[in-house]
Amino acid sequence: MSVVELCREDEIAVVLVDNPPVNALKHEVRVGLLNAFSQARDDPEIAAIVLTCAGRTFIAGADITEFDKPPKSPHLSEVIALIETIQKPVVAAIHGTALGGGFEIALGCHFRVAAPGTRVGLPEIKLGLIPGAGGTQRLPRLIGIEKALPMILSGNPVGAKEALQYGAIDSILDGEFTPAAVEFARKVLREKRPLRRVRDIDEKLAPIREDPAKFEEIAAASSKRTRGLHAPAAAIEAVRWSLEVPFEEAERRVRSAFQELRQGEQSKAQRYVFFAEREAAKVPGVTAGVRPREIARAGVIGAGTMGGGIAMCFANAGIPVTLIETGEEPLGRGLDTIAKNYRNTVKRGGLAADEMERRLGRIAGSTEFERLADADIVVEAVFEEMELKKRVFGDLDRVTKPDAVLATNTSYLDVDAIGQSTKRPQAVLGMHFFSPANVMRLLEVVRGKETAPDVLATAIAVGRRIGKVPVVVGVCHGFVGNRMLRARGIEAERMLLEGALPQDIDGAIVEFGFPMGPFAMGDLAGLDVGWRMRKAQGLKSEIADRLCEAGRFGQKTGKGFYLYEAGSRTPRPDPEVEKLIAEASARHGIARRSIDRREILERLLYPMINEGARILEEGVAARPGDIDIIWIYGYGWPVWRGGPMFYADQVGLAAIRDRLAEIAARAKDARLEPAPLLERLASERRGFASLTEPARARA
Ligand code: T1G
Ligand code: NAD
Repeated sequence: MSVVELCREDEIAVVLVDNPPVNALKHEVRVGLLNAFSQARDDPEIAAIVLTCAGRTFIAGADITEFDKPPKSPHLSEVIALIETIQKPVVAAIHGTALGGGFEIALGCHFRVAAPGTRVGLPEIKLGLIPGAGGTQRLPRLIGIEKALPMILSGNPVGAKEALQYGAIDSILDGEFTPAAVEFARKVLREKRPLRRVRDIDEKLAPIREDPAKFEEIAAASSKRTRGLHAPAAAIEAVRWSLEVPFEEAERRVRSAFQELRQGEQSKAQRYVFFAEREAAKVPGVTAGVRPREIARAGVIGAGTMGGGIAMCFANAGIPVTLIETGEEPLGRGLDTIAKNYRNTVKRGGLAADEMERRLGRIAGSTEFERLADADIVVEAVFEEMELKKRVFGDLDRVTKPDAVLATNTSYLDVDAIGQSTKRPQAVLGMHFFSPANVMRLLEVVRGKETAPDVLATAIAVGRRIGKVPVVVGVCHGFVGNRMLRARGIEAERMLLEGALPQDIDGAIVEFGFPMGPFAMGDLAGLDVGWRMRKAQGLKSEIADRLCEAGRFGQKTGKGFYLYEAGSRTPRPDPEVEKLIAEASARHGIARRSIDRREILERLLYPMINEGARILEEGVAARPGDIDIIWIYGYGWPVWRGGPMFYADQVGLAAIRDRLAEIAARAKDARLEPAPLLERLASERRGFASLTEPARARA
């Protein structure tokens, strides 16, 4: 069957795209569109044309898998140019999502109608690209730069109602959609509505053209958190051309800017992340055929740093949740923190006050476990102490219903041992959130030896429902993220003793693209959390332990590795810390030396990658891509570097193996010896990607 069909509703032609799963604009679709629209244009019996799609969504953009290959004509802009020359009304009938090239085609049509619940947007920036087929020129003309530039720079879609308000669509149609769209086309004919090409609209650009400072203001306001990324600046430039040069000239410039980005390292990494995120959602033997359990009510144990944020996740997703604490005082403190967080979001305009009330209304507090009798899922977030967690799970086993899912938010502890403290270890698993839990998108779903497939499928489904990116991992100390973080932390502390200072190490990793370095991050999370954990497990971290013994827990005490002025989160180097570190070096008889940024980076990243290789060997992570998604969504790894395993392939595994061998010899630390998998792939001149190549090629 052809991916583009031309059918007739009397005088109305319906161009139907049918390329599951998301009607991506692969070459064959572009050829089909060109033929169908030419035919409809040249058929005198056809008075108007409706463009629509089969399946769950309108066109979700260009086919991203084609970006690794040389572009083939007809290009999307040729298809759109043809549509714009047609002297008959062309109506884009949008349902599901119109994204990227899909929205650009719609902007090339004379009219846009949408089904309720539709979303439209230009997400190219999330792939390290800019809209390449007119989105940067037509959208500002249609809705103005104030609305268009933030949409292009965030890449986030807007809903049908908002799109209608902006003027991006002409109408929202109820009822059976395609017939309603055909009827809309007939109405256009009956009312002899003028055929307006979006490219010819100028009235929304004129005011900004006269006030270039206004443009800069909008651009500045909409390009936060773009440090290190190339595409945002290119997008701002492209939209600026809509003010400065004729349409054709702007299109020509956009095409070359687009090709440059498409061939760039950043977009390659971000396209890899797009597919890795989707692969991570597929768990062998689970997600394909196993039905998740129904989740109507949730419970959270412990209303501390994590418990409060986790309860907000459920409430935000519309799921009523009961929060359990040991006493009224800690419960009150937890509920106050939740209310304060919501009020701050309302103040920032990120949430409507009435919606805040609805969410607060879904959170109930109690000190009685029995209140969890009707919970379908419970997440435990009490202190990181094994005996306490076993006691809590024993209580949960007693009070919750037989088909409840019991999850622990432990950072390091053995999920199987926690499961064994119940009579139903098959219902137990880890759901490891990241702080702040209501913000960080990553969710490590820790699969225990006895965790049942539908319990796992339920945790993954709940993870998506509360807006998280769930990645399934196996049981080991620190699972995937924290285990690799520890490998980085050990080497970071070693470099402190050898001559570096916290600001040197943090500076190197921030320059690489992380939002903050290990020492500033430690101060933010609280150095006492790690200290308590290390003491409980008999582990040592010389410098951090001494800081904690001196009561320096980080931001919460105004000093940790850095100093913090009252009310400020800006880390300032502290001579006292430098003195403490120099004394530690002396105690170890280490002559301090200057360590350059390259060495710092290699010694922070390569041990992590090495630990990642061990994690793959042990099957704790199913794919290198899973590790990359964990680091991007949980630990601030810059998305435009694709994640530690992808980055390793760019550097070359042989180089990393050889450098690790040097670092290991110098540190006399066998843990730094290249992992067998790294050794093997390097000697076979392969990368980590070769471990999953077939899956992606299929896409
Ligand atoms: N190209 C190729 N494959 C795609 C694809 C695309 N654009 N979009 C989705 N897929 C695959 C995906 O890998 C998965 O495959 C399956 O479809 C279902 O996707 C010229 C340059 C539309 C909101 O960035 O945001 O246009 O894993 O699991 O959760 O200016 O897919 O089953 O094998 O995500 O329901 C711009 C990308 C392209 C939109 C649906 N467009 N897609 O979400 O399903 S650049 C995008 C999405 C562009 C122009 C430029 C989402 C979705 P598999 P899924 P979903
Ligand atoms: P926290 O100290 O802030 O909060 C723990 C809460 O549990 C306290 O309010 C305490 O009163 C309550 N509690 C203790 N025993 C209880 C019981 N029997 N019943 C009900 N409530 C009880 O700790 P946190 O930072 O929120 O950590 C909680 C868990 O989450 C730990 O396992 C930790 O390892 C894990 N975790 C923490 C972070 C983080 O960054 N803080 C990140 C991921 C996971």
